Amino acid sequence: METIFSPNHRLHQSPGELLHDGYVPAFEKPERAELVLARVKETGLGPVSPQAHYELDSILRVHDAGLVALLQSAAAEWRALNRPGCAIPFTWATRGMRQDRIPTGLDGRLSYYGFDAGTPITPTSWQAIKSSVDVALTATARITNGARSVFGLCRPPGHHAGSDHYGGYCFLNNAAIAAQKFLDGGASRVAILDVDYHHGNGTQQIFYGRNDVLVVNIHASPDHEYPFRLGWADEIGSQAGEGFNLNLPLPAGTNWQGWSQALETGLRRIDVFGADVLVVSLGVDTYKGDPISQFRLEHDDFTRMGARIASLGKPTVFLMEGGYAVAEIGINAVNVLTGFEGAPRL
Ligand code: OKP
Ligand code: ZN
Repeated sequence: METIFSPNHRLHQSPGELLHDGYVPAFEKPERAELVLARVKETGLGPVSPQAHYELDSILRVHDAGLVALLQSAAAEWRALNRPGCAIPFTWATRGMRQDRIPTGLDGRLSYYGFDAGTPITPTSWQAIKSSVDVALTATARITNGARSVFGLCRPPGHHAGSDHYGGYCFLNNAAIAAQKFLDGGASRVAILDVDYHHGNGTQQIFYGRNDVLVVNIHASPDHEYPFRLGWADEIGSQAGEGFNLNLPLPAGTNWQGWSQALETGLRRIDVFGADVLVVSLGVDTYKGDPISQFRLEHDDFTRMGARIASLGKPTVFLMEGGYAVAEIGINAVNVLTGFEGAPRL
């Protein structure tokens, strides 16, 4: 399996200390992608290729222009206000506050488009964000050109980013942009399978009213886990999209026995849907040793996961999302890919 990688991911690095009165450790760090790349090379998974450059129009098929503009300019605007550190929002809208009006100033726009305090925009973040999308689009093109599978080693991740909001270490939704690219290239139906520990709220929101993209999420229940505000089982899609969003929330402590049952449910739904192509949001923070997560998957379970995904027999793009047990992130991510490759072809 070919891997698409960009060294530009290093240009996005959370400083670690984001709040004046609190401390947010930087779990989402450059080392993650470097160690996955090292494991790809160590296992001889396949060639590693650079990303191609794409225009912004593929991004704007999924995201509002105002969000994209903010991601490009926020750090410079922040510095122009003589502020140290990175651009982050300080306030968020709750019920009863206006959702329809975009404030003109920087703090207002950060409030409008951002939804958490853990996703800092540094002066060089935009180059990493754009390159991560380019990695996903390059991977997408490989499938369009006939590859059975490809690994887009995206960083920063994307599944928490919605059409007009960013957060959860995510700025632009790599998987959603890839899925839309497939549709624009002639595919009729695309399935997105999100196996990250956290609910992919952004991916869900982007396709919630549509029946050309099936979104299946297996994740920790939002009752107790980030992103807390989306990801319950009764979110099934709206209007034309009703029945085309499947959430499979699971309790803390879930191991392979429970997790794999949800996977089988998700795979059956994808099979019935009849997707032309599958996009996997590949987070490996379901690992038992993950520092911010509460599931219990082991190294070999990731191999099993890849083999079960392969049983669908679909052209498949894997795009990197989360995973914070840095010493083991390479083993877990690449195990999914080798498990996929080792499964019998249909
Ligand atoms: C991104 B992805 C840790 C707080 C973590 C953000 C989690 C984002 C997860 N004290 N909050 O889905 O892996
Ligand atoms: Zn996650």
